[in-house]
Amino acid sequence: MGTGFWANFQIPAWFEVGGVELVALYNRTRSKAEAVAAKCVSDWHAPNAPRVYDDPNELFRREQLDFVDIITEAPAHAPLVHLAASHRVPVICQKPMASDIETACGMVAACSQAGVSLFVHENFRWQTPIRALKAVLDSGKIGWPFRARIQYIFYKPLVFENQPMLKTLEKLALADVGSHIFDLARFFFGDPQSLYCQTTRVRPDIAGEDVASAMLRCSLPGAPGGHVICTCDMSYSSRTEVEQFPQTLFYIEGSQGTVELSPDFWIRLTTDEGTFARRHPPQRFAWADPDYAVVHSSIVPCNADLLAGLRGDHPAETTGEDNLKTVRLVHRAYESAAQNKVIQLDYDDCPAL
Ligand code: 89Y
Repeated sequence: MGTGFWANFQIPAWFEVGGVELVALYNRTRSKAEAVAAKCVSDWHAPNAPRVYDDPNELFRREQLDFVDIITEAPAHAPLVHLAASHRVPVICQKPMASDIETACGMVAACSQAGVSLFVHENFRWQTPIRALKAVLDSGKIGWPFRARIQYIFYKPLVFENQPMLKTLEKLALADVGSHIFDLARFFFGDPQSLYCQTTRVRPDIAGEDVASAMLRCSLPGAPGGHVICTCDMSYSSRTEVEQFPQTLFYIEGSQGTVELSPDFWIRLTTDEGTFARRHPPQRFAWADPDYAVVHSSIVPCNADLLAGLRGDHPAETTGEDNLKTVRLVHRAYESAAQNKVIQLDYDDCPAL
């Protein structure tokens, strides 16, 4: 559901995973859905073109669905998730789930009450270099982490050409990219207990903030003091010597060493034994846009994990319920920046659950 920029990668990634049949596409502008339906056969070698709808109610009435994958702009997520739940169809929803916690809680509650699963398509944690970095952390080679810096900074006008809607969002850096970066912070270092955030707008031609920095105190039993100090820096307006888009960079300091994910997918591990470096480039796919290679290729393992969750083979990592914690972080970060204060995070603000 939704045939904009990201559908052009999400769909071929499904064909790459295999075991799925794309029966229908919805888009509010029908011609856009028709163009993507034609590409399914011509470019991505699907045996049949999916049927096309510009009315989601009609799609749910006519089609027999095992699940829907919602890839629309964020404001359409909640109504479509509620519609799917009312038809008892399991859902995958693109990030950010919703623009406020109450709406996201309502989406999770509706699916849970309908007895269907809700997953969030959170692909950054599935990137090849990020999985490799997590494996180094989990190996214990740097001991317990005590501090980390996660950076997603770039200057790439093409991003706004591909996703013009980003220019209009009143909440940009934290909602669009912060959703990914906070998910990574949680994936690596555990759920934060408190956060402090600052934002600013550098580009004059956009509605929201294009720069944000947040410091999280992540709970990690075993870590010195039981927590990791994690700083997340995000920017759409930082010119760097080496173009970094769309790489996420890490610098993790631990009790026995340091591990870093640096540009061009290099992981450097430094311990008392010296520094060991290895490159972890993403797999290449013909359908991926080379400008987004590391992100687009991560859609394949992300979809595979969600499909396994839908089939009940094993629990998927990024459930709606889990992602609520990320939505909460994004929105508490806005609160922190607006009030210039440290926010203590509580996790019981979803009464419907
Ligand atoms: O929208 C963003 C996302 O989810 O991944 C990269 C992006 O396209 C721009 O930062």
